Amino acid sequence: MSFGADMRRRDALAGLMALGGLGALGGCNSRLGEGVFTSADTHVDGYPTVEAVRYFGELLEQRTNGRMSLRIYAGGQLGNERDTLEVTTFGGLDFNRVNLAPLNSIEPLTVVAALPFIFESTEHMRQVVDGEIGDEILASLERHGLIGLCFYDSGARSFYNTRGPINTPDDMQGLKLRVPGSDLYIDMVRSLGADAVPMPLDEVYQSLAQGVIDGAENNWPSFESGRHFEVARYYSLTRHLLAPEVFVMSKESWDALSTSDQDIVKQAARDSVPHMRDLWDARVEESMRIVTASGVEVNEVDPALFAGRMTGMWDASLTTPAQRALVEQILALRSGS
Ligand code: GTR
Repeated sequence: MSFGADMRRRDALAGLMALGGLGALGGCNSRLGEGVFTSADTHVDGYPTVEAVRYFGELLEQRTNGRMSLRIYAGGQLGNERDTLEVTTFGGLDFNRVNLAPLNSIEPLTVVAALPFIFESTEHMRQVVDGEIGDEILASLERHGLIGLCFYDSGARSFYNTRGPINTPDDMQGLKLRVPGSDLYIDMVRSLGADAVPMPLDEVYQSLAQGVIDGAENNWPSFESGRHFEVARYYSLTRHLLAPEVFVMSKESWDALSTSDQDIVKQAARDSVPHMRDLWDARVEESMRIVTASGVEVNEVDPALFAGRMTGMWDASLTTPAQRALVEQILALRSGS
């Protein structure tokens, strides 16, 4: 992000806070209007996460006869995920849709679902997050000032770079690869022999273009939506992460709701998940079409070559018995178990 853009975002966030006063934007105190809630997303309008949250807002509005509605600040207008998440924890924003990565340093249980190669398929990931394990991870956020409402799909993350196809970890030695600001991602990239460069998503395009980094890793829609594919012309399908996204509410805003309104919020979030998955699957197809039509070289890899390097970082990432117990439960849900 350029300095100017950074300043504009800070100004936007400061303006938003000034409107409502810290912790007083949401719910009945909202200066945006009675019952008008706020939500942030790093992605732009039209991206499946943003549209799923918009759908959630529509459900809220319908089910409360307009008493509650949602204003979404998309495209990272209010800053990167780590910053907006912090604001959400003290009630400066009511809702936020983020990746698991910024939650990893806040709550150890979130690390479990962000481990590389832990899910064997999208079906496995959905089964985990839709069940008790998912509920336990969502509930663990409450002690950090956040109410975990639901998980959204995020597809499979793979590596892309400006230099050449990655077939084995040997091809990654010394590459400078952007990762979200999370120790887990840093360890993961290091364990493959590359240099990890933590950086907010909106700095990636420019950094690739300027050669500050050689590559990054993400799913098809983010690779396409951020136009990273215009600069990084090699996409190697390692599919190392199937980590989901999370939709959270500020506990401060949640506590200000009646129990029946809390139920409406919770149910609307849950009801937005199938819609999100439809949007997601369609967007993956569309992004694949756009990227491959542009001539990006896409290659398959043997995932075992990459997974084999990760055992050490799994051990290092799992520091509590509760995390290890969840890992066991997730592995037990694999089809071959
Ligand atoms: C995307 C995800 C974003 C953000 C981004 C990143 O796939 O949807 O929330 O985490 O990755 O790499 O920073």
